[in-house]
Amino acid sequence: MIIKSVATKPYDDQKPGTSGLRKKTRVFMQPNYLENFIQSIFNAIGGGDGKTFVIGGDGRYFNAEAIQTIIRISGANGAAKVIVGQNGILSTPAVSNLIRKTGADGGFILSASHNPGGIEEDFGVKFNASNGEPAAERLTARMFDATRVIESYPIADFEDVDLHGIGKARRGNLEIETVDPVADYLSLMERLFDFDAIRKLFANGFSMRFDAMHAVTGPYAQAILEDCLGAPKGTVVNGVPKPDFGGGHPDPNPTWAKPLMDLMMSDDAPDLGAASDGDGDRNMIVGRGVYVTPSDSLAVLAANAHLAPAYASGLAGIARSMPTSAASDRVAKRLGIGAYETPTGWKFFGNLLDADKVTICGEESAGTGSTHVREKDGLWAVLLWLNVLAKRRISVAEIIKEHWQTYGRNYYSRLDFEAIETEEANSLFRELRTRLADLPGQNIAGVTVNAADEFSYNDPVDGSISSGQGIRIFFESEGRAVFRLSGTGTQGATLRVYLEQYEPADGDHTLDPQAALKAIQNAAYEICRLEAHLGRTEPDTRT
Ligand code: G16
Repeated sequence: MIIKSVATKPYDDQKPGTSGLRKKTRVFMQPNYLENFIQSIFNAIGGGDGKTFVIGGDGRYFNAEAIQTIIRISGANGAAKVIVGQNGILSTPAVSNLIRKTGADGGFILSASHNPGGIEEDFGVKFNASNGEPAAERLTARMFDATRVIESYPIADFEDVDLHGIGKARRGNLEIETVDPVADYLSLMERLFDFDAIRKLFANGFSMRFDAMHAVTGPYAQAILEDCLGAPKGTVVNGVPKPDFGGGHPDPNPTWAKPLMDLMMSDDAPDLGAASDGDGDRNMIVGRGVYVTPSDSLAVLAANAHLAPAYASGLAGIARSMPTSAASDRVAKRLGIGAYETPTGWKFFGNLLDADKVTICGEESAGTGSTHVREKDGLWAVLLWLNVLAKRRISVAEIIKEHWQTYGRNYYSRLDFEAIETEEANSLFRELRTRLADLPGQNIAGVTVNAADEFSYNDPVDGSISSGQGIRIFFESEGRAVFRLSGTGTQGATLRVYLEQYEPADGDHTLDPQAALKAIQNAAYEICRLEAHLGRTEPDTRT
């Protein structure tokens, strides 16, 4: 193998965010940009000598070229083997599973998740560690440090590897194995869930629509739902992954999955609607006439997980990210198990899962998962819902209603103010921080503040501290507002305002969420002086 050393200069913007490095595709296509970042990962993990890596992506624009580059740099760093998804395709949870199953030293995931794809849109690279989990903060810090001093990278000089078939190839000391992206993931799902019960459910006429949004889950959903579980052909729509996701945002929420929402709210609605995102780790669940918020979905799945074989002996604990509603905490309390609150970012669940402190975790950002991999997993969540529905034989709407009548309802909504000036966002937060100490006891827009703080997480497993993780305002009415800046955007800053209002088990669960949250929203806007800072009060997205 001929290895060239290429001289390069650092880029100053390669700091990984909530989930890897995400930038405009054209930024990644600049000379040496991708190469610098990949080599910096190798430098941060102590090199690649003799190691094995899994490589795959969600099929977005630049996926194929980036994979060839990563294979060449892996070879040049002395890697013994790379395991690549056929045609470069692997969902994020499938990568996590393959790393764990094959004992690989890590994996590269090429995706900007739910962000749109194309030459004018977004691209991203994420590195997962040998337990299958997204690189922890101390590792991403080492990567960033390495990007700031890089002077050269080695790259092997060989032809593109053909990734269309399944099999093995060799370039010098590097073995390249191309694998079926679905097979190992499917056999994992078969071990977790009662596939026979779900088959019977479909055989008895249960109807479903799964919108793969032209993203990576199409082949997975077709193989599992239609070919294996017997859902009728056509259950999976938009099932062919496209480099630009058909021009849409592969973001499974009521805004971007509107056609699915419209169907589910119509007279023709099937029993279950579901969607997944660009790289297959997020999910949306909709029943006939009822949208299930991700926070409620986590709580309902936790309360019913014992109906699936993998969780029949009970849960060790439940974890949620801080902005996620407290609905799952109430389930944990009733089950007598631990409830953990972590910062936003799946990487924070890893230690809790590895230490067997939690079995199920989830986030308001449409992610749910369990100990089976170290990523959130969109199809896993859909299959657990199917398993629960197959056992309970009642509708999604009935399950939700019963859940609220047992635990109460956490009305919830997230408002996103996108592409705002970074300085505007920073000044809003600076001012907000100075007000925190004075807020308790104040009545603002008709609601009284109980407590206010900036969330800091003390990891109970390794003792690490992550501070500055969002501002929380608690109200006496059992309401909460959270302010946070997104760590996944690629343009300017995105302010997220999370609103929550608890309604007890015997209260009114039938309100429109926006109406139920109006008082908290008014107080939140006033507390952060939203209009003064941003010049507007209407969010770009409300989910
Ligand atoms: C990533 C992380 C999630 C996180 C989400 C939201 O999701 O993996 O853990 O909740 O970002 O991030 P933010 O609010 O900072 O934009 P994904 O699906 O984009 O990889």
